[in-house]
Amino acid sequence: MTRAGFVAVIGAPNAGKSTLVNRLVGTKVSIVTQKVQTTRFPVRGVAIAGDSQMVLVDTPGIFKPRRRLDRAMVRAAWGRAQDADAVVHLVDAHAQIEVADGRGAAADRKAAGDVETIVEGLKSASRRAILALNKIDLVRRDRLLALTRTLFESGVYDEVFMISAASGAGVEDLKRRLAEVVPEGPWFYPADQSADIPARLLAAEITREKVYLRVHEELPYAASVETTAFEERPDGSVRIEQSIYVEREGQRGILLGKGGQTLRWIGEASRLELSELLDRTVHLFLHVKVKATWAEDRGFFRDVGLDFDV
Ligand SMILES: Nc1nc2c(ncn2[C@@H]2O[C@H](COP(=O)(O)OP(=O)(O)OP(=O)(O)O)[C@@H](O)[C@H]2O)c(=O)[nH]1
Ligand SMILES: [Mg+2]
Repeated sequence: MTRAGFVAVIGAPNAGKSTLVNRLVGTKVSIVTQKVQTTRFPVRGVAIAGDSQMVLVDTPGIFKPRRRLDRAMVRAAWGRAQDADAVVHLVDAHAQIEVADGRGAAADRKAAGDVETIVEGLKSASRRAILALNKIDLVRRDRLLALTRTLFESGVYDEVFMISAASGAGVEDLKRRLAEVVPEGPWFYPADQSADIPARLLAAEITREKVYLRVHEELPYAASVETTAFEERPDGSVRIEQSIYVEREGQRGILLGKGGQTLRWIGEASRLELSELLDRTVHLFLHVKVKATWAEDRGFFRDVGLDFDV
């Protein structure tokens, strides 16, 4: 008898959810950056262990939303948690311990606040979760027990795993457990499929990752990327055109860089990764456009599967 089910990975922004999903799947399905709020919409990756197929749902970080896009992101994350067969709450153990020791930076304190919000959310939804303490490569082992005890007091967790999504430590144990908790039933995807994201959208995400990696200080999440053309050519290569939207004229300059060198770097990095992912030659053309209202555009929400009206 086979098993198959949906496992939602939720957590505060930057906890390492996308890193974990990629690690569990064994290939990159979701983009990762050092910036909070990188993931904007749920992304599915498929992992297999023995007779079990797990559809891992990477979700946007849960935090106190302000803008429309923030609200839609948080709503989507909770929605996927509600629908899933199992929920993994991923917590940045390093940030929690820094805060407990009174050393936490502003970002750590924010993360700890978001963890509290998530615990409350799980409680009020009567949703039980598997706790996964992440980034254990950055903390002393003997600190994890106390952290686990504190979090378990909430009563929402059944078990805990201590992992490093980045190094892979502990991830196989978690995977084996998830394979047991998904229900019996037929697989949802063919055995060789690991992602479920349209190629145009994946291509846009890869470019957005490079934008964040290169100009994350200067462009605090004001950019979005849209694939406007994706054409397979007779010679087997693919021609991709993308628009990068920014909100202000000054941001266009930042993205272009001196003599256009920043945009060239972004384009080259994205093209290389896309060539590898799609396993063929990629011709990539990037255009930077100023569109103050891209984050208020219904079409953008529809394209990535987010609710506009929340
Ligand atoms: N040291 C360390 N860093 C990690 C680990 N897992 C993830 N990171 C880093 O944490 C940062 C955030 O990782 P992401 O996977 O993008 O986090 P996320 O939870 O998906 O973030 P959002 O999509 O913004 O909510 C990146 O710089 C990762 O490389 C880990 O186990 N150890
Ligand atoms: Mg993410």
